[in-house]
Amino acid sequence: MRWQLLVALVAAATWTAARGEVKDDFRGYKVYRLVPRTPQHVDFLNNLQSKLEEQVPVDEVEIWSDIGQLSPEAVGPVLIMVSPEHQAQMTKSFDAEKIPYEVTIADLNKAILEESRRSDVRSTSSGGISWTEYHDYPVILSFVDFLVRDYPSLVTKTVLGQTYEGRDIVLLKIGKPPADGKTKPAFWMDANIHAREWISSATLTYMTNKLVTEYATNQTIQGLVNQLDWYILPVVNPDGFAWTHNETKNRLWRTTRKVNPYSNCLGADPNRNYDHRWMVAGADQKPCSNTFAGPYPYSETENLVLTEAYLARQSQIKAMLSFHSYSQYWLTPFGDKTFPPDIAELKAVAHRAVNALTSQFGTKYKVGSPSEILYDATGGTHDWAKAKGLTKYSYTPELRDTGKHGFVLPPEQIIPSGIETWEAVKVIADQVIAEFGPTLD
Ligand code: 0X9
Ligand code: ZN
Repeated sequence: MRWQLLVALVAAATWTAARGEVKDDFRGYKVYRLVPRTPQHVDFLNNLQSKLEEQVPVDEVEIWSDIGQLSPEAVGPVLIMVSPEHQAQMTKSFDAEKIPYEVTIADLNKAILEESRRSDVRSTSSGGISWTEYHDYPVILSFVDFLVRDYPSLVTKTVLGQTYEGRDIVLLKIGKPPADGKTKPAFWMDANIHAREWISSATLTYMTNKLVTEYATNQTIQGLVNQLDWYILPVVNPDGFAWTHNETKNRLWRTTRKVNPYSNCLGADPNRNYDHRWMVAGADQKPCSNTFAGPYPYSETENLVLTEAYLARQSQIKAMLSFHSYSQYWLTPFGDKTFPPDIAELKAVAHRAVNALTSQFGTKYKVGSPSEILYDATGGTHDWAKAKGLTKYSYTPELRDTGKHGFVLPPEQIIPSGIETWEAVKVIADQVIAEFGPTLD
């Protein structure tokens, strides 16, 4: 009976909107928050997910995070975005399955409009950017240029290459050369490999601004910049990011924007496109899937230029954070149920980092590998950085929140996210300095 409802749901689905089409508004869309309580609930959601992936475009119904084969307690709440046409059938199938659920976003379009306003919180502004609102890519680029121009002895910029649509992919270096000319350990941070996860680059630019503009006045920061080189790639996927920012495009876009031969669906999931265990788990070969791993590893320029830049600095980089949202997880390697030999050390440092984070505002984070607390997924940045980049402290932080707003986080939360995440970053930076500093030669 229950499965019949599911079949009815997918049978009713139409192929009116392939992934990649303009999605200029989400009027009438709702986001449901489900709390699976039994293994049957988890099975139901997994089945629903595979049916949806096969038959319903992701901009009509999308489970905002994969489910995986975890126990119900470990899965936690699951958000499902549903277009008006599918709501009756979806809620009917939730009821039939007796999964507790609530509407967490009653009007997604309104939430998106709300998100794009400026918050009332006061913030400094730097090079045209502030942390009271989200900014489009050109503003982030002008912020980068401002830092380079106003702090030339501290900041340098490298254009790593151009995206499919011709945008610059930009890497910043923040650091003072040591007096003896030796090589310092380095800390790599990147964000927005997934286009819709705006809080990731907003948090990263907040911390970048702090590192640069407080150097002269803040002793802790002076120590961190003198003893480490910081490599910062604020937006890994600028084409996707730009697509989420333009009013007439799609706020919930995740992937890159490259044309795929023989498909109407654009782009690939760049967090499945690296060549460490490519296509082994939690990845798809269908271009219309939001976890499409690409036709082959490094099919996406964004992945290629990132790894080239990373490998050129490989012996220096001792910590890397690839920021995502949402869930409040501090993910350790790897995404296929395996662990690096030094996992105990990585977890111990991650726990210290999230404890420092929590001490600011009480925001709680879970620590674990994707397979332990999320779902299996291979081909992602932090797995690649650990296995191929040989970076000891390699993590994917999934930033705020835990599912009240999901990807559409109100701008009031940018500064608190920046403040608390910085506390975690400092713990890891101190660890790197204690373990590898002051110089590597
Ligand atoms: O699915 C992902 O790519 C990440 N979650 S998200 O909701 N931001 O899309 C988790 C990636 C896990 N990372 C690795 N296995 N490296
Ligand atoms: Zn992500």
